[in-house]
Amino acid sequence: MDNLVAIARKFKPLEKIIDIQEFGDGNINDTFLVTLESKEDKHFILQRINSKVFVQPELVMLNMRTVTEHVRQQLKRAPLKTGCRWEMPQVLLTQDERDHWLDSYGSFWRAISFIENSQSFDIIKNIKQAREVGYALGMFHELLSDLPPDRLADTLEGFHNTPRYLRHYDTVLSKHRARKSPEMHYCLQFVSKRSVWAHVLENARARGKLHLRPIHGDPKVNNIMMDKATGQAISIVDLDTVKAGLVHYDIGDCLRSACNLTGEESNQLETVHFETDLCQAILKGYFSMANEFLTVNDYDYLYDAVRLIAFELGLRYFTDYLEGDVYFKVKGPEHNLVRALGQFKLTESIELQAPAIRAIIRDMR
Ligand code: GN1
Ligand code: MG
Repeated sequence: MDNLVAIARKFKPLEKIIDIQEFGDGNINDTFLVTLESKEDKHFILQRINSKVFVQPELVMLNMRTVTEHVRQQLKRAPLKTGCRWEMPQVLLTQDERDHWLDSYGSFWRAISFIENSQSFDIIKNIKQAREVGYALGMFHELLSDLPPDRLADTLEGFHNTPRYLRHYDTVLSKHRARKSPEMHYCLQFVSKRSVWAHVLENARARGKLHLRPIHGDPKVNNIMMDKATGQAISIVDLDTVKAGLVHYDIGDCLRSACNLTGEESNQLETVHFETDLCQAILKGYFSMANEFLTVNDYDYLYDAVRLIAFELGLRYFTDYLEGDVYFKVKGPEHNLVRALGQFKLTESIELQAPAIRAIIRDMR
C-alpha cells in the first residue's frame, strides 16, 4: 500500500490520497482506484500494464493520447446535443509531463481519469441498458471514423486475428503431453470442426471486402460506463487495445459479452445462452449512431463476427489452459478451461439461432 501511495503521488503530487483499492477484474493489467480528498476529481485509476502482453506499453499510451485528442477536437467541432453526456478517459501526466512512470522493478505505471458518477455492469439488466451499450460502441466508432487507422500503432500484433490464434493453438497442442479429460476432448473437437470457417473475417479482409478502421478492441459490456442518475451510456473505458482493426471484432465482442446473461466468469455452463432480444436492442443502439460509415459488405459479415469472436475467445482461453496459464490471470488450475467451455457453449447457442440473428441484422439495413 505504501508503495502504491508513492506511485499514485507521481501523478497527483499535490493532492491528499485517502484510499487505494484494487478495482475491477481485468484479465491482463493490475488496476487500482485511488480516492483523493479533492472536491472535484475525487478518483483516478492507477494501472500497472502487463508488459508481457503489451511489449511496448509506451505505444499503448501514444494510441490512447491520439484517440482522446482526436475525440476532443471532434467534439469541439461538432458538439453533442444538449443533455447528452459523453466523456473520454483522460491520460494523467506526472509532474515532469510523462504519461507513465517506471518503478525500480521496471514496472510500467500509468494513471487515467475516472468517469465520475458512473457505473458499469458485468451483466445487462434490461433492454434499455442493452440499447445504451450499443449506442456507446456506435458513438465511439462514429467519433473515430475520420481518424486514419495508420495513425495508430500496432500495440498487440495479431490481436483478433483468429487464423493466427489457431496457428498458435496447433503449436501448443503439438507439445501437450498430459492426459486429456472429456472436457478437453470436447474442446478439441469443437475447434477442429470450425477451423476452416474461422478464417472468414481475415479472408474477407484479404479479398478487400472489409477494411481496417480505428477500433476499441475490447468493448465488452463492463467497459461501458452508464451515468448513475440517467442510466445513459456516457463513456467507453479501457483504451489499451485501441488500434487499427475490423469494426466486426468490436461488434462481435460487444454482442458476445452483453448477450450472455450467465456472464463469462460463471461455471453454470448449462445456462449459457445467447439472448437475441438483447442482440436486437444493442444493434439498434449501435446503428442509431453508426449508420453513416458502414458499407454493404460490413453488414454481410456481422453474423460471422459475433459467432467468431465468441469462438475466438474460447480458443484463446483453451490455448492458455493447454499452455499452462501464461496469458490470462487465473484463480485456479481449471479456470481457463471453464472459461473456454463457456464461450464454446455460447458459440453453439449463436449457431443454433443463426436464422434469427441474421434476420435481426437484415432488419437493421
Ligand atoms: C482481456 O483484461 P481485460 O479483461 O480488459 C483481453 C480481451 C478479452 C477479455 C475477456 C489484451 O481483457 O481480449 O476479450 O480479457 N484483453 C487482451 O474478458 O487480451
Ligand atoms: Mg481490456
